[in-house]
Amino acid sequence: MKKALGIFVSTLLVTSVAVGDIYYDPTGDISTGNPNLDITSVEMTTSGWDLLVTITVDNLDADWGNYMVFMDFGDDYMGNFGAPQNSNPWGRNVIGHAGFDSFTGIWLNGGGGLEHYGWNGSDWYNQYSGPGIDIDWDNNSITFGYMDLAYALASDGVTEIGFEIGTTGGNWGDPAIDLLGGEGTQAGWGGVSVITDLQYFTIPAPSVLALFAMAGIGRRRRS
Ligand SMILES: [Ca+2]
Ligand SMILES: [Ca+2]
Ligand SMILES: [Ca+2]
Repeated sequence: MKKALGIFVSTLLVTSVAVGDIYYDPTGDISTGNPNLDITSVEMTTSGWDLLVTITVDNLDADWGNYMVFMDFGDDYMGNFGAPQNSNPWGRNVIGHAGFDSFTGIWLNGGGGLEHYGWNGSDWYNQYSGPGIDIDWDNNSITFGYMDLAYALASDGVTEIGFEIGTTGGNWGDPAIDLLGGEGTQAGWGGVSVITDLQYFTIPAPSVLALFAMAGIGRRRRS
């Protein structure tokens, strides 16, 4: 589910212009009664350089939740298709899609942090770790930024990012409690979670961003 919201100007980025999309997920489509794991929306924003991801949940009433961003940069990204299904560096039980090229795991305790991994054709490797997290407890949202990722992907010929967002617990083998998009309610703790669809975010061409910058605005695109 994805909706265009008209003109907006991002205040999150140091650059003067950014474009983004917001993707909605139903409230209450989880089987475990953990509102801190119930995704309600995800916003993807880029300045053409960085990529910001904001995950909003029903109620961020606890800091033990873990959050996952799976991204697929295409079937031939840097010569690789991507990871086989049910393969992620945190061992979470999420099946249903093969071809992810990056995995980010986020935690909120201790001020928050993340680990970001890439798939090198045979294994996951840790690209970087660090805080990079902005937790907005009042608005039940978590924002983090991939520095220069949009630019790097565009330079490698990637024009569209396929992605999935999952919420989970802190243990190896935990499933995704909620997934973003059309999956419906997952089995819950001890079960298997299944990805049935990805969402897509188009990386704007530099010429498009330049036009927006000249106009002094950002806008949400619709696909
Ligand atoms: Ca949800
Ligand atoms: Ca891929
Ligand atoms: Ca969902």
